[in-house]
Amino acid sequence: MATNIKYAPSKIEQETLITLYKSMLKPRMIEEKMLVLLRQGKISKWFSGIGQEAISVGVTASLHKDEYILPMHRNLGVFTTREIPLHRLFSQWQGKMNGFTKGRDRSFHFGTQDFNIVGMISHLGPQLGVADGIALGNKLKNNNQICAVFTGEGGTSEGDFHEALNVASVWDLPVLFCIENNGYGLSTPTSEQFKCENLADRGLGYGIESHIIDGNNIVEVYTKVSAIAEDIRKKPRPILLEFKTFRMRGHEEASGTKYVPQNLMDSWAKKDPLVNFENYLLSEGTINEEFITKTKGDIKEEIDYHLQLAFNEEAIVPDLKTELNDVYKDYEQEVINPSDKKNKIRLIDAVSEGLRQSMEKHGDLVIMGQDIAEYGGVFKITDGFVEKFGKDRVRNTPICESAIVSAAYGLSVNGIKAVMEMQFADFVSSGFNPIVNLLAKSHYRWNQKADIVVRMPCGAGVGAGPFHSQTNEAWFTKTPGLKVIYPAFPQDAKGLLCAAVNDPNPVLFFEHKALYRSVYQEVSEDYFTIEIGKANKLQEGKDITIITYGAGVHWALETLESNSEISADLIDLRSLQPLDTEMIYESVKKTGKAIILQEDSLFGGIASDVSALITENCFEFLDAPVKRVASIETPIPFQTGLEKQYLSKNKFEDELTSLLNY
Ligand SMILES: Cc1ncc(C[n+]2csc(CCOP(=O)(O)OP(=O)(O)O)c2C)c(N)n1
Repeated sequence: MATNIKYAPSKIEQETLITLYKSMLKPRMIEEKMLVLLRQGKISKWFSGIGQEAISVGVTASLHKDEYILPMHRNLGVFTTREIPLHRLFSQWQGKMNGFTKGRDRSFHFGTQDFNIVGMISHLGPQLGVADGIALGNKLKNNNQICAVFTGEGGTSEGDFHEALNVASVWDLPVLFCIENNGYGLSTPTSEQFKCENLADRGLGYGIESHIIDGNNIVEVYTKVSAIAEDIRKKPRPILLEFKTFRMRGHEEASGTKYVPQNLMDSWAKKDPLVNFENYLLSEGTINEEFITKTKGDIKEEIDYHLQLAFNEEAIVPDLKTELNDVYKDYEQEVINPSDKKNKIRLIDAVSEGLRQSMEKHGDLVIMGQDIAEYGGVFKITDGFVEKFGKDRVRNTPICESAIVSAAYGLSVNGIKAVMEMQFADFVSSGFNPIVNLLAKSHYRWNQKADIVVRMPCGAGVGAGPFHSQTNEAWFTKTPGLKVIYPAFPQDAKGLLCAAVNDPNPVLFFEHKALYRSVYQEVSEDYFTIEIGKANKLQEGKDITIITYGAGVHWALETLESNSEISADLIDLRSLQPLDTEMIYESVKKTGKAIILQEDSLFGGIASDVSALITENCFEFLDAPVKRVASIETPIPFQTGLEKQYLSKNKFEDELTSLLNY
């Protein structure tokens, strides 16, 4: 019974050693069974964690059951150690209803609040930022809980890894960042992935304590991680753990391991975490052959029984309504009517007031963004907020858009609302992935709400050039799962922002910078909300319907003011997703002509879709082709003359007149 792993004399109780052994044996035996089923075509894709079980099991056993774990695609041992009934796992892999995603996502892409597990999205890196948000939630709740998040060594090359470690470090978040360095990222060896000797060495650069742990030695994993976990529960801070291990099978089963030198395979095979631990326990007299046979028999029986349950489960019958209903969290908005007590304020003041009153209403709401605390944000919207609500709830962030969006999601997973301010809407591209893949798909994938508002100061007309002027709402309206709001007036900005914060779904809230200080309105002083998804008809007419939003509303109003003979319905959409198609159709059916004005350049913008909807739904009522008016197809130039030429404002009047004369 030779062991090729040196097990230090441990202070772990015998009972725990036996539990750890059983906890490693179970995922190994499940995997062996899954590999057979995979060959028989009875389950889909499989990512093997064989040879890496000591890490999943050791880390999970070191955490309390109510502490969140965020596993990756090779961490079956996390799910089994949290004692999820096996038939639910099997149903998940067969795309059945008793799984965790109603057949909507595959393999290990699932989470479950019942077991405090948050599953991955395919993009690997965002998982790390989600852990930051969960840990922040724990810290704010003062519950002394920690969380653990996994990544492969390949995933550490992503920007998300760096951002998440940086944020955790700056905010002293109690996260265990667990790198499983298993030699290969798909076919890429570590030598082509990073240049430092140990990934743990990176801890220094982030000001984070780090440790190297033999990932095949369950005693070492459990002993060290338990001690570290206990320590950071008392003194919250992140720790970087590099587990040295090896991937013993292909990236996924179909891809094989041809590119892995045989001698590497052979040497790591000798360090199998399960076989060695079994031999060690035998040699110590902790277990005997009889115990092993009995334990394996019991696990086999459990697997077979639960597999049968999953096989017996009916296949999902597709139901369109169910699919569509699950994209957003069901939510009945309660509209709180505005009072008559009003003050004449600017749009920027209205946003600030709405945000402040939302902070007062929701005692746990956290706002995050660059320079939003003492400095008050670059537009001064959060001026004075720190003094009123404190640094815990008004958080300056490092320049880490992606990690902060992911962290906002982590807060939501932990039951806390978040508003994130993009310094400029243009910079959302650096946080785009978690918005469209993590937030937008969350409820559909595993019924987890993403209770987040992302504020987006946007728009041109302020001479700010290609990177501070975009109105990029169309990047998001095409992604199911997001709501998109774009007010043009102070009263709407306040009421809709308050409504967006109340809504448990992810909302992109566009605020036009050129309107911030130029548009004044009498705004109700008290807290109120406006229904999301309802357009506003600003002017009633008979000859044409003008549909627009944002700055376009003011351009259209100006045009109508200087052309008082035009009788037009003017619709301010206010909400782009959901869209008030009812008001649009009703108006177009009455006037027979429609012109849609947007600030964004033409192709793929809101105007295109509104135009298509009108054509499809009001064709018989139209007296002319539907007209889209949009800015030109270039980036947004800085120089005043060029910017003026760029913007759709300058051609609207001509286009309107020509359509009226059609
Ligand atoms: C952003 C992104 N790029 C590429 C991929 C494709 N991909 C999936 S897993 C993987 C390798 C990951 O390697 P590593 O993080 O070391 O984890 P391991 O599979 O070795 O456990 C790659 C390239 C992806 N899922 N997401």
